Amino acid sequence: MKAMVVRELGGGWVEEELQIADPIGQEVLVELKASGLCGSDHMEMSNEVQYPPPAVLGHEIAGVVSAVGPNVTEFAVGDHVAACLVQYCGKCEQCLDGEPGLCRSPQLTLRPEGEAPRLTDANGDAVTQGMALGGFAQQSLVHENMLVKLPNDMPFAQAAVLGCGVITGTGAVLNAAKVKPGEDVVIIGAGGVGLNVVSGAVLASAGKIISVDLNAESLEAAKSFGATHTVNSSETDPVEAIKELTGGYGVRTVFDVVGIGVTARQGYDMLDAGGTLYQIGMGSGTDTLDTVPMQNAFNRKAVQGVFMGSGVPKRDMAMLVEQYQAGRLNLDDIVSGELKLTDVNKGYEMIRDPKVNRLVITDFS
Ligand code: CXF
Ligand code: ZN
Repeated sequence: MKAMVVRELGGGWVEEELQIADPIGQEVLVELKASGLCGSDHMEMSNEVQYPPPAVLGHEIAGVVSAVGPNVTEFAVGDHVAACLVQYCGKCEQCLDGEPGLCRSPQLTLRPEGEAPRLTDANGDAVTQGMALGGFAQQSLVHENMLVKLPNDMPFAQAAVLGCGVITGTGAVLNAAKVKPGEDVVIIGAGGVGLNVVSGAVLASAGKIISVDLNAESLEAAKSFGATHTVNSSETDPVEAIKELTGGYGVRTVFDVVGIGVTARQGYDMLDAGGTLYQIGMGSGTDTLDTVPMQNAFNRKAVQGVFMGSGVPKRDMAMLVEQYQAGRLNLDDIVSGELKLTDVNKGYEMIRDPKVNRLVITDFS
């Protein structure tokens, strides 16, 4: 099959012919129809975090099942499916407690040691499958735990983006914060994930949905997704602005989708008593937030991390498909454009423009 392979860090994606193995165990072979370009894969290509080259990256996928392993129970050939990168066993105490994102044995979604690799190159050498998905290719071999069945009339591009930014943003609101109707929320950051937090707040019937960003165009996008108020933090102190919008109190729920020291501080300082700052953004990876335990105790303030929407991907993605099909979830404006598989490098240039949300490969020829 044709795949776009990272051969060396920083070297971009190169077209190659690879072999993909036949499914064993609970593996499902998916003929890809859509594969989204996410910033995490660009980071991985530039500066490997987890998946050493040679690697097939790409983790926002949807397609049609073309073969199943002997132990697959949920899927059959011809099923339309989408994937989520959360790897979970379904059996450990975290999974059984409804926290697959905290699974103790995520490696059970991979091939056991001693088995042939899922992907090999023309020399027969193993090729890494990024995020256990390897979506920049014509096919993907995936553990069934990572797949969800789609209705046949769900468009593949919109389905592909569900399993990363959409589930992360909407899940923060619905699973982590459990926002109630009428509750005011602040979302710091109106990029790809931030817009999906806005969508989650709309689904939850939040009260004021206040989007904060430095970029006026991003704030316009947030409005089009359902933000009721916007604050441009390049023009005004966002903490003051939030207090003004909320009778001087601040809000009980703030989502920081940026995750640098400055936004964490702002988010915490926007909290009303009893409020929680939900940390979603990965930021610099090294910034910190100081809080005073006694003040947290007196004012009952909390800081909570959220990862991949902190939910149950199969359940959440099925719910999001229903919301999309009922016209209540905006996925059409998340998909900014469609690409050919061989245009991955060009696509990553294009998504530097903040007006572009997700680009999705839909032509695998
Ligand atoms: C990522 C976030 C960083 C760790 C790997 C998964 N999520 C989506 O791209
Ligand atoms: Zn992603």
